[in-house]
Amino acid sequence: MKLIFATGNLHKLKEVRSMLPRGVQVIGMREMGFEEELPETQMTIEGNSLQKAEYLARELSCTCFAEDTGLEIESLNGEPGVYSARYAGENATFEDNVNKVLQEMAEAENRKARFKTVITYYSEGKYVQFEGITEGEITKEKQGEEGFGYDPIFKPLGSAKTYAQMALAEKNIYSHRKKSFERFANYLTKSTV
Ligand code: ITT
Repeated sequence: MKLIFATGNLHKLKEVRSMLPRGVQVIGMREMGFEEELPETQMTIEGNSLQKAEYLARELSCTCFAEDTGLEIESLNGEPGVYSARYAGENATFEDNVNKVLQEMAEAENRKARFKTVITYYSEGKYVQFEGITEGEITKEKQGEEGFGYDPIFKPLGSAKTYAQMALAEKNIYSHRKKSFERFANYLTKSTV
């Protein structure tokens, strides 16, 4: 089975390829020759996830899936949330965003945060969504070089390490993305038997 992934983020593609069950092949939209940025103008993670999947499905007349992920920090009233990719501005790098979080939280005692991923599988005008959440905390400093995005400052509950101090297989033990993909994979398995 071949699935098209509506994402321009190559880190996500790599992670997802390490998760899906045997027999499922994932093709990134860039490999399909789709070079545009996907629209993400909704106010929620669910809304953006659907918007991206629906947009690509219509543009390429295909079945595909997308995911939207946000880091929700309790003491910042759920920010950066749906704005995670552009927290420090429209063209912000991962490092800019991480620095902004550390700065905003310089005095914060409450460091509780969670990652939330919502996958949307869009096929023939219908869609279904799968959520994955991982609770954790924001560290005081960056730690580790692996992964991407906010990985150097997010320590999942039950771990002494940040995501960025983990190899991919270890991140997958805790990962918000992995949890949502397990649900998605389960659905695919059931709907193809
Ligand atoms: P696509 O929309 O093309 O998939 P994107 O990078 O814009 O790629 P999102 O809109 O979902 O993706 O933005 C989420 C941002 O949150 C992302 O740019 C990272 O900064 C961060 N992020 C997402 N997943 C993460 C993870 O597993 N670890 C750390 N940071 C993550």
